[in-house]
Amino acid sequence: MVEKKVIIAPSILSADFSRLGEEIKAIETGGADWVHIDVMDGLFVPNITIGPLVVAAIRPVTKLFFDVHLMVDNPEEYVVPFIDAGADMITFHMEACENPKAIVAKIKSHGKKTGVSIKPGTDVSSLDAILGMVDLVLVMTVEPGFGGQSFMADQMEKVKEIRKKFNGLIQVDGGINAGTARIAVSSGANVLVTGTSVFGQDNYKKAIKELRG
Ligand code: S6P
Ligand code: MG
Repeated sequence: MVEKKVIIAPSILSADFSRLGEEIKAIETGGADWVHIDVMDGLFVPNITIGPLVVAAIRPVTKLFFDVHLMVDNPEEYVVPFIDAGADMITFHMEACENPKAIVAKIKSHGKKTGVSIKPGTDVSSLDAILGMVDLVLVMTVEPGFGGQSFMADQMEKVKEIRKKFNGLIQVDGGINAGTARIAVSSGANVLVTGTSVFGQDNYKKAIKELRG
């Protein structure tokens, strides 16, 4: 059965990094369900962000679920460092690996949740062999690399197609606000990642409530 509750996962990419611990506590108080952590290596995407040391530093700050989105080449090499740092789920990109089943097996062997992601140009059929093995599918609604981009509504066809054959969590990431959240949820998504629409607001609690509709 498809999980009805919509999970709100603010992306700390848009947080004030000079006060990262406080920012995470503030989204927890504000009602966030997960912390979305964007990991970029400057290779898979043209930006560099957060490594395992930062994840380990923020782990004691909150009990919230750590949703680690790996936008890196060779994701298999980074599974264990991020799990050791405190990740509860690792999501990797289909475009970044040759043997996704091996990565899923590695994540599962550590007792963690598994997610797999596709970029806007990647077809849903690329997920066929792996859909039965994962907890979450992340459909990117922007080209990965930077926060603050506009939602790509055409990606909703992919969300609908995946929902027809997958009962697990479907996450959308990029350009999610109160309006696009409604479009994504009505298409079948049940995990909403949002950076700007939470951390760009003054009142995180109000922003999170608005995302829930
Ligand atoms: C997109 C980025 C995403 C992030 C992003 C969402 O390039 O890589 O994975 O989660 O921070 O931010 P926003 O501002 O679109 O909600
Ligand atoms: Mg992300």
